[in-house]
Amino acid sequence: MAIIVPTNKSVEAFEGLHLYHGDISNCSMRVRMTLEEKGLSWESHHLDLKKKENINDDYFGINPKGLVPTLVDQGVVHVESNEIIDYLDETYPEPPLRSPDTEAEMLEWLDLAGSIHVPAVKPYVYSTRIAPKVAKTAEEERKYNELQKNQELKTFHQKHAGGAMFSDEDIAKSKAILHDCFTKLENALAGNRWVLGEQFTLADISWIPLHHVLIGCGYPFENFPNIQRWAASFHERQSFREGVLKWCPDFSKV
Ligand SMILES: N[C@@H](CCC(=O)N[C@@H](CS)C(=O)NCC(=O)O)C(=O)O
Repeated sequence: MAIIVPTNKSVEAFEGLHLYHGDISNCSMRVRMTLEEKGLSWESHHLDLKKKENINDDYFGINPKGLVPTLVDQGVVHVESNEIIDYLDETYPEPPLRSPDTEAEMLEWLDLAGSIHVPAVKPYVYSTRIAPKVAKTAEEERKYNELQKNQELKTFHQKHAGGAMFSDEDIAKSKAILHDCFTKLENALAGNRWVLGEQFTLADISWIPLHHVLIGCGYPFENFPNIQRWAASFHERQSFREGVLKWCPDFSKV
């Protein structure tokens, strides 16, 4: 469980569920979908990543990497989207988004989604679509480098700072990882409605936002027929409409 003791103490007085999130953030989509599946009410603290509303002392005092999402439940701060959705399903078990029979496999899908975020998802999304939309001014750059203590994120953001772009090697690595992962997902979905069979679980929720965002970046999902069938199914879910489409109807228009 990824719990943070915030230096911005204001959140410790919060009652109920509060979510700091971004409309276009795939990690935020996971948490919004889970909250919708559970029918939980939550207070929205929306941060516009394009306006750099995550880069300030107040927010780094809640989430030390300045990332969204952050969930605050009864004043306790939780970070890391895949850990947050696991926490929500454990803490608010109805309706269940896991089964004891497939729990270990489900957690592997969550870990895999988390592990490819910086090496594969972010470079693909930034290089194909959003780097120019989230470009920082010199002052924002200075503030970010002052606040950000995580070297992996600093290095990542330097790669597209000031009009720079990721290397061919970075892009090739990202594409290779995505191809391996979506081939694995395609195989898991063969003969199955959902990733782990007939039950909709956190494994689906963890990967649905990746599909939504990457398709908006032109990722070639036409080569994955089972993933296309799965996408048609999740488009029917209210949690997808409320947790994803309501906030980000079309990532290609971001
Ligand atoms: N491992 C984190 C990653 C969170 C993350 O990278 N969030 C993105 C949006 S999906 C973000 O806040 N980007 C702003 C930035 O990198 O400064 C999680 O799963 O919550």
